[in-house]
Amino acid sequence: MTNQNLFAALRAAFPADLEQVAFETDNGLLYTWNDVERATAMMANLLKSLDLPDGARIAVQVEKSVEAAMLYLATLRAGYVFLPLNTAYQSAEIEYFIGNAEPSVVVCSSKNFGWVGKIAFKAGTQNVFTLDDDRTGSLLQRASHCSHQHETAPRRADDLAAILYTSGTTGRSKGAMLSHGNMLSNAQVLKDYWGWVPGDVLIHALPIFHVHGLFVALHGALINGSKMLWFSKFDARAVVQKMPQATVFMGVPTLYVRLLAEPSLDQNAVRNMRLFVAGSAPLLIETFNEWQQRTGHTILERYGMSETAMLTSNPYKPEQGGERRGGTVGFALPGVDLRVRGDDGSAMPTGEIGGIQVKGPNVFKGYWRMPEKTREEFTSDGYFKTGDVGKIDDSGYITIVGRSKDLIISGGYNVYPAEIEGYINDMPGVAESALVGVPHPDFGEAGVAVVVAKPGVAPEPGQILAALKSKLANFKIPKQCYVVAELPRNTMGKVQKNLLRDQYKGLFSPAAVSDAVK
Ligand code: MLC
Ligand code: AMP
Repeated sequence: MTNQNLFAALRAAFPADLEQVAFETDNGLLYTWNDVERATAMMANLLKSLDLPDGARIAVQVEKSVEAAMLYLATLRAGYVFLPLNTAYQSAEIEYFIGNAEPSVVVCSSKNFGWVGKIAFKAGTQNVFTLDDDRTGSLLQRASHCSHQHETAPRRADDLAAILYTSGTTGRSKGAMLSHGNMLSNAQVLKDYWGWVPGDVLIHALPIFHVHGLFVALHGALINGSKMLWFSKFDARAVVQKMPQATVFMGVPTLYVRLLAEPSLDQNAVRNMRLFVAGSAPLLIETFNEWQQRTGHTILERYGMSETAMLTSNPYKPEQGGERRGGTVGFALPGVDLRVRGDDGSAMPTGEIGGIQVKGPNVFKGYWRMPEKTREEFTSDGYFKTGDVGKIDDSGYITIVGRSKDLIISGGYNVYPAEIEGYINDMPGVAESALVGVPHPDFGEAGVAVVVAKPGVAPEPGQILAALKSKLANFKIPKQCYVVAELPRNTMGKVQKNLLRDQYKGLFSPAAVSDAVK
């Protein structure tokens, strides 16, 4: 039987001439395909030399670099399980992930070694390495002594390849378990659907600890043997400058908003571009239209999630069923079975709103060590309940109209109100709180905390925010905080977040912001 390790398929797509450039970084470094082949072999050999148990997790919280991408590929290659962690996570967050996943190896930035190492050793991890974005750290030092030849570990399609932490309606984060087969099937479908061709060059400007940057973008380029223009951090002006050398760009809506604010973005800058893909959060129709007017290109919006990788896409070409339609996420991808159901599980007629449920080779294996949660999120006939609410029109276009899960998506990052409210409610002087998402011109949605004080105390909004900053990843910090007398409730006593969202919806509108500056 052929090796179904995802790395084997990606490796098979490398160009015949391994001396071609695979990665060109924003600080001018070039890495050939041969560099990728050898460095991933050396790192895979290092992991193998550690005598790790089968299915060992390799947890990684490092700044974006080509070496960090290679570490991901090396983990696949050696047959272990990759666990990427957002660089913004602080100690309580990291403690939870490491405690829950029990990784055999933890890789962190050298500046964080003190606290991350301590958490890891305390949790029983035996191997802690450092990796920095300037090609230094103990991981590379140790790998440099290893052979640059490695035979890709045999894996079946169903074997675990990565765990991505995500959260649902309530409770702590859950690790979504993705297999080699989940990711390979999705990468192959997208390669065909988006018409990748020889010579395509991808601008990679997303973080590599979530599905969009790590899987959709990286796998997309690798499985086409395509060069990447690699940005360690998104910078609108630098991206526009590089655009004439590229053909494909992928971004969350905030990246498109920031690119549109860049005066040098014009039709000349995009003259060689073939495809602009957006996703991870709703793309405003204004952004879609403005992009079309300014560049002459129509953004292709697609929809996916950590548990499923990509689910739907607008058509790349009209033969796939029509034009790219703003405000929709297009059609279910080939092989993805998508349906809309009512609260009672009944099928919704065309055009009616309901919960989006999916099935397919891309759908994850379940939540790490949470069989109960896994069962709850699947229907009895095997469909995964996405928590997104939408409808399908009579031409098959899918529109997402909201979420049944209490989730704020800010600049493409997920913020779970229950987590933030838990921290606020534990603060002295706080009786209760609610976090709601409101429209934000840059991040799409931003969190606003509404707090009720205990009788006789007056907590300061500034202090509440400062206390949160010391504990949580920066993107989770509410952009505003208000202390109020009470929260609106319905007759059942449930907080009416829709009323709060309505009350604060204009907070970040350009008019409100300019009033505040006056
Ligand atoms: C940064 N900040 C954010 C934020 N990013 N606040 C809310 N939401 C965010 N996303 C904070 C910073 O901490 C800082 O606060 C202030 O905002 C300004 O920071 P900045 O310098 O402007 O931010 P920057 O570093 O440029 O980051 C913005 C960004 C980044 C848009 C480039 O957020 C980003 O890369 N987003 C992409 C996320 C992504 O890849 N999502 C894919 C998920 S996969 P302060 O107070 O410290 O000054 C998925 C599935 C699918 O969803 O379908 O793809
Ligand atoms: P994550 O858990 O980070 O994988 O986020 C997945 C969620 O992002 C989905 O469940 C959707 O709510 C949202 N999402 C992804 N793509 C889109 C899109 N194109 N439009 C609207 N929401 C999206």
